[in-house]
Formats: sequence, structure tokens, C-alpha cells
Amino acid sequence: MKNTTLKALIFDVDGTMADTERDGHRIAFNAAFDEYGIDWHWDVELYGKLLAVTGGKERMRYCASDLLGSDNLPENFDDLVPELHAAKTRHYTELLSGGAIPLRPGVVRLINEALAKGLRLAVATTTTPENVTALLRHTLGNDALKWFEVIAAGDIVPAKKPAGDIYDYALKAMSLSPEQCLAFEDSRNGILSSQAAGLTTLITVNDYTRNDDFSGAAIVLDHLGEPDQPFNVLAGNAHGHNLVDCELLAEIHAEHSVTA
Ligand code: XBP
Ligand code: MG
Repeated sequence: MKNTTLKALIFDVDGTMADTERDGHRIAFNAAFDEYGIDWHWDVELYGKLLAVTGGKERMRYCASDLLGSDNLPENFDDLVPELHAAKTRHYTELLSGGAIPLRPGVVRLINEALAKGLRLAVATTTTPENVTALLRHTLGNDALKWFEVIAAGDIVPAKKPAGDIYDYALKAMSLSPEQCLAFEDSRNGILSSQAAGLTTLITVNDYTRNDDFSGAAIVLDHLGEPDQPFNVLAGNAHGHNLVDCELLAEIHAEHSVTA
């Protein structure tokens, strides 16, 4: 039997570290559509359907090809997507710079505790790298960028989540095996990706992902919890804890340690 020590935590960003989709990305997409005179408005419900596809450029193409169709779109829409997406990123990062989106309960607490205990940190996300740095900067401060050893994001890998590539990339960059890490995710596409890379995964759900299939998750929670705001367990074993701290992570890691 092989016993491994927990060395690192790998965080998804959108939906996991912060509730960015509904009030962040969606708003920024709509602002970009307005800017380019595109007759689309992604409301909260439609955006939930569009989240089936990860990646903003991929999502816009999916909307044109499968959901709303290409009526009233510029003829060169496909070629315009990268430019439109760059505008969306500008709107999104501007929104974050105004402090529009806070981190979710327990995220700062857990990051601080993990760093104090010598755990290594990384990010594995589908979103554009600038979006990650903007979120970290405007919620945790400029120094926070140094806390994350690897920020694996966006087009750095050709296949986005649900493929495991982005997690594989982060693991390789840290020279760690999946058994030495835990992943934090919020969505079906996210857990498919982390599991494809062999990672034990904790889930914190949000309004868009509450009813997703999280088969195989180590635990499914409503959030990471704070001393005055205990989490609710939706599935899995919380080992008697009511917030996610390093002690609970060690217990979850031990429970799911690979035997070989
Ligand atoms: C996040 C995404 C991203 C964001 C938008 O998924 O799918 O596409 O919605 O960001 P996950 P970009 O949390 O699973 O990584 O527009 O920069 O792609
Ligand atoms: Mg996510």
C-alpha cells in the first residue's frame, strides 16, 4: 500500500473561488455584444444553458451555431469572436477592478491556513489568465499572485474542461502526482476534468451547478464554511467538521488515498 502526503491544493476559479458567472462574465459578455452592435442579450437562464460549454470564445460560437442561430449576426462573426472576446475580457476585468465580485465564504480563510501550513497552491481554470489575476488582485491584493505557484488558465492547453488537460498541466508544472493534491471545483465539467487527471475533488456548489451530477466527488458542500457560517453537506463525509480546514482536508485525503 502506498501512502502519500498531501502537498498541494488546486483551485478552479469561476464558481469555486468566486461566484463570477452570473454577475461577472455574463454581464461582460453582454457589454461586449452591445459594444459591437450584436443583438444578443444573455439572460440569467440562457446563460445557465450556455455554461454547458466552457471557454468564452467556445461559448459564443456554441450560441451562434446551436442555441440562438446566426440570424442578425455579422457575416464574419466567427472571425470576430477573438476580438469580441478580448472586449469581453476588458469589460470583465474592469468590473472586477471595481470590487464587484467577492471571494466565496471560506476561500480566504482556507488559503491563508494552507499557506501557513506549507501546502502549495495552484489554479486550474478555463478562464482567461488576465481574469484570474484581476480576481486575485482585487480580492486578495497584489501579493496573492505569488501565493499560487502555477496559474494554469485559458488557452494554455488546447482542450478545455471537461478534458483533464488543464489539471495535467498544473500537476506537471508543480512536479506533483495527483495523489499528492486535492482539487476544488463547482461544476460537472470541472469535476470531469479534475477526475480525468486523477484528482480527489471537493465540490462547493452554486446556483448554476446545484443540480449537477457530482458522482465520485469526495464531498459536496454549499460552500467552504466560516466559523460563524457552517457549511451544509450535500453528499459525502465531513468527518464531524462544519468548515473546510486543513484538518478536514487531511482526513479527506487519507480517506481517498490511492492504494497501489
Ligand atoms: C469557466 C469558464 C469560462 C468563463 C469565462 O469554467 O467556462 O469560460 O465562464 O471565461 P471553469 P472566458 O470554472 O470550469 O474553469 O471568457 O475567459 O473563457
Ligand atoms: Mg468552475
